[in-house]
Amino acid sequence: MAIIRTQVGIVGAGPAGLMLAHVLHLQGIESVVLESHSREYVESRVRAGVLEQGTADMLRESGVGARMQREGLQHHGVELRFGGEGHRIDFQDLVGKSITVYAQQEVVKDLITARIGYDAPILFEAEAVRISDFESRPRIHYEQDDSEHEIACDFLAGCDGFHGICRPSVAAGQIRFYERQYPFAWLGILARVAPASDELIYTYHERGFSLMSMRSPEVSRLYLQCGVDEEIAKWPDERIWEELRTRMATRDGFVLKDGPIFQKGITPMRSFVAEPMQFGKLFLLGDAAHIVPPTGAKGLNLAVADVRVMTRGLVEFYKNGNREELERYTERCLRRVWRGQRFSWWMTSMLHRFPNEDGFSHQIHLAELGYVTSSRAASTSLAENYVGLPFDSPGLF
Ligand code: FAS
Ligand code: PHB
Repeated sequence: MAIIRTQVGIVGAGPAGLMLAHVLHLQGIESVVLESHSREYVESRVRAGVLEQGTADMLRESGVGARMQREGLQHHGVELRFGGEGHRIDFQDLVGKSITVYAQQEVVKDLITARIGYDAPILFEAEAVRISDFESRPRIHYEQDDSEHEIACDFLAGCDGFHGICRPSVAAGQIRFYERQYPFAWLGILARVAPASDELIYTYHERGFSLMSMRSPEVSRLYLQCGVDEEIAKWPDERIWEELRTRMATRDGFVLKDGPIFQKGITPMRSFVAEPMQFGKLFLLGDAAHIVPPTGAKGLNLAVADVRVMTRGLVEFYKNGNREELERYTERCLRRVWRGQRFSWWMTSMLHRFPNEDGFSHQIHLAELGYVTSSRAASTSLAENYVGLPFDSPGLF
C-alpha cells in the first residue's frame, strides 16, 4: 500500500478544498486533494451562483479570476418583489459594493485547471473511507482503482461537504450540532432563455417564494418554493413556467419568457452548524461544518471565508512556528458563520410561506418587506449582509 506524505491532506474538491489547496500552494505549503467523484462530475455539478465581493476579490487576487472577470456578471443591486410590485436594493448606493454572478462549477473548473497547471496533486475517483489519528499524526485512508492507499499529513482539512466522512469521524461527545429544518424545499431549473431581468429578483407571493437568477445572457436559473417531499415528476415544464409567472406577476405587466429547461432539481432547506470546527489537527471547512438555506446566497462564500482563516493559521504555523491562530480557528470562523446563518434564516423567513400560515402572518411578511424596502437603515443592513460582511482580518495577498 502506497503512503503519500504531505503537509495538508484535503478531503473534497469542492470550493472549500480547491480554494484551500490553491492559496496554500501560493504560500509554499504542500497539500494533496482527494475527490471521490470524477473531474467531469465535479465540474458539471449545478450549485451556487452568487459570489460576495470578498470571494470575487480573493479569486482575482490569487490569480484564478481571469475567466470570472470575463464571463461573470457584476450586479450592483437586487430586486425584492411582493404585492405585485418590485423594489430595488441598490448595493452601490447603500454600501459601495457589488456581487458577481458566476456559477460554482465555473469556479471549480478554474481552480482545477490552475492546480493541474502547476502540477500539484489532485486525485479524482479517490474516496476517503476512513480518517485516523487526527489528534496526533493524521492519516487519510482512501480507495482508488479498487485498492486502499494512505495519506500521512501534518494537518487534515475536512472539505467533504455535508454528507462527507470527516465530521462523522469525530466522537459524539466532542461535537455539538445546531440545526433548523425548513418545512419546504426549492425546485430549481436551468433554462436556455435570456434572463427576464438584469438583476436577481426575490419574490414573496401567497403561493410561495420564487427566485429569478441567471448564469449568462442566454441562460436563466430559476427557483420556486415547493413541498419538502415534492416529486419532480409532478412538475412538467409548463407547470413550472405557469407557477413562476403567477408568483412573479406585477401590476406593470412583467413578462417571464420561457425556454427549454435542461436541468431540474429539488434542494432541501436546512440551517446547520457544527461546533467546534477543529479537533486536534482535523479542521472542518465549508458545508462539512455548516449549511445555510440558499436564500441568502451564503454557502460557497462561507466556505471561502473558512479557507482564509485556516490559511492564515497554517502560514503562522509553518512560517513562524506559532499555533495561536490555528487554535482560534473555531472562534474566528463561527463569528462569520453565525452572522451568515442569521441572515440566511432571516431572508428565508421573510420570503417564504410556512405551512398553516394565516392572514396575520401574510400581513407580517408584507409589512417586513415594506419596511426593508422603504427604510434606508433596513435596506443597508440587507445590502451589507448580501454583498458580504467585511472580513475580520486583512487578506493574505
Ligand atoms: P461541496 O459539497 O461543494 O464539496 C465537497 C466535495 O467533497 C464534493 O466534491 C464531494 O464529492 C467530496 N467528497 C465527499 N465525501 C468524500 C470522500 N469521502 N472522499 C473524497 N471526496 C469526498 N451557496 C452560495 O454561496 N450561493 C448560492 O447561490 C448557492 N446556491 C446553492 C444552490 C443549490 C441548489 C445548492 C445545493 C447549494 C447552493 N449553495 C449556494 C451552497 C453550496 O454552494 C455549498 O455551500 C458549497 O458547495 C460548499 O462547498 P464545499 O464545502 O466545498 O462542499
Ligand atoms: C443561484 O443563482 O443559483 C442563486 C442565486 C441566489 C440565491 C441562491 C441561488 O440566493
